[in-house]
Amino acid sequence: MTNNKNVLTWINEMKELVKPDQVMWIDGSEEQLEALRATAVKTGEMIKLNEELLPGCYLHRTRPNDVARVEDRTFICTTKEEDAGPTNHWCAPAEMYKKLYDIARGSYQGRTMYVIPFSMGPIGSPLAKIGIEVTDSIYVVLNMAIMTRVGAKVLDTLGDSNDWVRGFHASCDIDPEKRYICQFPEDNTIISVNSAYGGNVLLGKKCFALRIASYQGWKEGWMAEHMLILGLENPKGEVKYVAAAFPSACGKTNLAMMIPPKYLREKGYKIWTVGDDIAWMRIGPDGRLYAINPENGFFGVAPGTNEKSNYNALESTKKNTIFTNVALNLDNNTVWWEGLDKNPPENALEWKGNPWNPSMFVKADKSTYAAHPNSRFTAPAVNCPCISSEFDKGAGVPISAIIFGGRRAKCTPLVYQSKSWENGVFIGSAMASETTAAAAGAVGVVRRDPMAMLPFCGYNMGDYFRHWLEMGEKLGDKAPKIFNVNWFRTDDEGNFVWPGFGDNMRVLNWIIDRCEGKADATETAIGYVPKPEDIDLTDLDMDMETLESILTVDSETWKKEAAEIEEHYKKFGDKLPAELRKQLETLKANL
Ligand code: OXD
Ligand code: MN
Repeated sequence: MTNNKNVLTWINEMKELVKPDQVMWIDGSEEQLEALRATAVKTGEMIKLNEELLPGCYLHRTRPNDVARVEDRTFICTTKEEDAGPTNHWCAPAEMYKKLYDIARGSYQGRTMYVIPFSMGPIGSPLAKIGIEVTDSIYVVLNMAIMTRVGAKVLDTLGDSNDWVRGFHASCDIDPEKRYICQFPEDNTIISVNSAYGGNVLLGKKCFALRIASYQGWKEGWMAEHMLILGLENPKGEVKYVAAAFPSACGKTNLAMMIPPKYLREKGYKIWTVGDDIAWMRIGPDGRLYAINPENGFFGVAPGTNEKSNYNALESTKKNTIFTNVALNLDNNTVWWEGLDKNPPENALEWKGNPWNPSMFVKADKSTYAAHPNSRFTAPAVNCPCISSEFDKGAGVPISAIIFGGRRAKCTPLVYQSKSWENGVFIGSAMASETTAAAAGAVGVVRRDPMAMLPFCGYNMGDYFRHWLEMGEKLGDKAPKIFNVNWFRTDDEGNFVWPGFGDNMRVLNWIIDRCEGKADATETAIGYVPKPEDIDLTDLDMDMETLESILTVDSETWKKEAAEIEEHYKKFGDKLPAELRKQLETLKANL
C-alpha cells in the first residue's frame, strides 16, 4: 500500500520483533472491515447485536482487570526527566524501549499483525496529522475505523514524508503487572502493551491526539487540548464556536451535544457539535484561533446516557456502534446500562458475561451493576443528529471563547470571565474538581487538574503554561475570551442549584454576548461575573435570589482557594511562569 521507506522499515522492525503469522494492511474498505467483523464474531471477540434494532452494532467484553485508563502505568519517556515534568511518570527512553520490546517479543506468534494507517483530522487537512498503528487486535482495528479516518488514502496523503506517529500495540497476556502505556514524544512513538481497553490501545486518542500532539504543538506553535468544540447558532443563522475543557465526570459530551431549552429552540437557537473530547487549535491566516476535532467518532461513557440526559449521544449509538462492557439483553439481543431507561432487562448477561436480572442490583454496590461504570460506546460522529457541517471540512472553526470548568460545590460561581488572556491561563492552571461518590476514595476532595490535561500533557506542565501564555501573545486582541463555569454549586442541603444540561445554554448565551460586548457584568476579585438579570431565566423555575446565590464570590472561601493554588504551584518550581505567580499575587491582593 505504500513505498514510504520509513514506514516499511518500521513495519519490518516490528514484524521481526513480534513474529506474526501474517500481516494485514487496513485499506479502509468496507469489505475488509466486514470480513474482520465476521472473524471477530466467529472467535467470540465480538457479539453481533439485533440487526433490526441496532444495525451494524456489536458488543465486546474486555477482561475484568482491563476496564479503564491506567494513569499509574502511563509514562512520558523523554531524554531529560525535567521535560516530562512533575505531573508525569518518567522513564529514560532506552530503558523503556528495552523493557517494552522484551515484553512484546514474539507475542504475535499465531496471530495477525494489523497495520492501520490513520489520520487525526480530515485526511489532507492542514491541521491533520498521520499515524500508523500496529496491533494484534481486531477490536482495535474496528474501533480505530470508527474513531479515526483509516486506510490507503492516508498513506497516499503521507507519500514519502517521515512526519507520522508510530503506534505499536501488543495485547500480550493482558497482564496488569506488565501493562505500560508509553509515549516517546521525541521520537513520535507510542507503545502500549498488556491492555486491550480503548483508552489504552486506541492510540490515536489520548496517546497521540493529546500526549504526543501537545508536545508537537509546543514545538510547532499550536495547541492540542482536552476540549469539546461546539457551535452556537443564533436566530440570525450566525454560528459562534466555543471550546471547553472539563475533567472527567463533569458532562463534556452532554454539553457538546446539548439541546437548548424550548423557548430558545423556538426562537431559532441551535447547538452544533464539532467534537466532544479533543481540540487541535492553530492560528489561522486571519490571526484568529481555529480548531478541528481530530477524531471521527465518540468514545463515550454509556451509563447515565439516556434520551433526557443526552438524546443526541444516544441517537449516535443506534447504528454501526461498538459497545464495550455493557449488559446484553438476551430477550432481544440488544444492550442495556444503568441509567438508560427504567426497564432493566429481566433476562440478561452483565458486562462480564454472567447471568443477571434486576433483583441482583444493589445501588450502593457497583459490583452488582449490569454494565461496568466505565462501559463505553464507540459511535461514528456522522450518526450524531447535531453534528456540525464544519466537522469534516478540515479548515477548522474560529474559536470565540474558551471555557474551563470543574465540579465545585461552594467556591466557584456559575460563570465568570477572566480579566485577560493571562488571567484566563491562570484560571486554567488552577482548575480543580471535587471527587464524587462515583469514584473510590474520599468525597469532595479537590483535585487540581490544569486545563483538564493532568493525565494528558505530554511534557512539563510548567512549559505547557508558558506555551499557553505565548499563544496568547501571538493572538493578541484576536485571542478568544476565556471563561470559567461551574454547573455544580450546591445549596445548604447539598442539592445542585443550577439545572444544568440544556439550561447551560443560558450561560453560553451570556458568554457569547460578552464576546460581542453585548452583556453586562460586575467586576470582582476573580473576574467578571454576570449580574443576575444578565442570565435569561425565561421558563425556568428559578428566582433572582437563587441565581444570585450561585453567582457570589465569597472572599473567605477564595482566600482559602488562593492558598491552595499557592500550594499547587509549588510543584512546578522554576518552571512556573512568573506571569502566573503575579496573577496569584494580584488575586490575593484583590481579595
Ligand atoms: C477520558 C476519556 O478518560 O475521554 O477523558 O475517555
Ligand atoms: Mn476525555
